[in-house]
Amino acid sequence: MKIARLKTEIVNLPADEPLGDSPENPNATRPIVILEMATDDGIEGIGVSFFGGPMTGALRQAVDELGALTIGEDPSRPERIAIKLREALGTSVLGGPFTLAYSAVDMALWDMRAKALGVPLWKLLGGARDRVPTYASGALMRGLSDDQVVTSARKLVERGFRQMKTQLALPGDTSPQREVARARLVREAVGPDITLMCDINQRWRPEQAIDIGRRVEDVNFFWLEDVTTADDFAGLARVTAALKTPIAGGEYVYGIVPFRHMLEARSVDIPMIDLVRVGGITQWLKVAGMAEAFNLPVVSHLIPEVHVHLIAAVPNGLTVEYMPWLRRLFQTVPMPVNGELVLPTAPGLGLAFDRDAIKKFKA
Ligand code: SMN
Ligand code: MG
Repeated sequence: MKIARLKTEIVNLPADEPLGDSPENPNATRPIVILEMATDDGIEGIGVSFFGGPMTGALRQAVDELGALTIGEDPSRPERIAIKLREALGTSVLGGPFTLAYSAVDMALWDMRAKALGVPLWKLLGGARDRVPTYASGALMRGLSDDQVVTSARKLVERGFRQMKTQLALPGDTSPQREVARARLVREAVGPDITLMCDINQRWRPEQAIDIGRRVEDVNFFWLEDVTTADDFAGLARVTAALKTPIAGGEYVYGIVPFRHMLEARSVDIPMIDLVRVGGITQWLKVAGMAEAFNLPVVSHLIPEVHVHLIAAVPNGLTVEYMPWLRRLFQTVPMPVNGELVLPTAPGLGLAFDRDAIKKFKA
């Protein structure tokens, strides 16, 4: 089994928000690089990457060029291919572009590997559980008005979600009092039994995070996320030590090494792993293992269609972020039912691109 060919495309997916019907920017689109690979014996694998923004063309080129280096290789050997790519790039292995592109390739390798073995990916990787909790994300954003966020929050509860995430660090004229009021408003809208998370997206100073974090303790957030600059490992550790509420973080860092620093410094209680920034499935699993050794759970960031496999595979997977940015790309995806995702039984990732959607949204 050898990799014989690959193809990439860019699709501009609508930035819709189907969970609470509350898009922050209704006319925006999200550029996604999609990758299809195939072996000489006809096994196909798919991968995706994004965060290229205005450099999405360059990201696609990077996926093409890295992908070309895998031609003739055995997709059952993702670590061998990782070494080959790193060696080929030498000192130009820059965190961002290399890692984002490599992740798409690595995803496709695991898809092919699992398909060749005839097993769904989550089973190949350990298969700890066959269903996992999931939380609604992207519907309760800081840019919404108070009325909008309440309406959207109630919809999520009505639609069966048991866990959901909102945001603080409000835009414009805010204050600790305003932040607390918004937090209480969302809690009241969903009721006391919903698991509610809150994302700060690096917008507070450590002191602010400690101050506001203490003021919202009675809102009972399940976690506060990215409370300050993502690579301020010491600042994060101060906040984590000061607050009762668990602190989540990790989506913004590239590769596996920053997680070692975060874990050693006790920067977070809940490492959050982004499949694209960490370097694909091969590297994602290493971070989950490091976290397990530190007695910590892990959570996923975006791409629930792939992350459902990873969170289910490892013993310390806590919950899957359900943010359906990519839903339209695929023919069928695991759908949340009563706050859970059931693992697919088809071999590999269990995903196939929807050719009609790709044609419609192709850049
Ligand atoms: C987030 C970050 C980047 C893109 C989408 C969403 C956010 C999250 O931080 O955690 O969902
Ligand atoms: Mg986040």
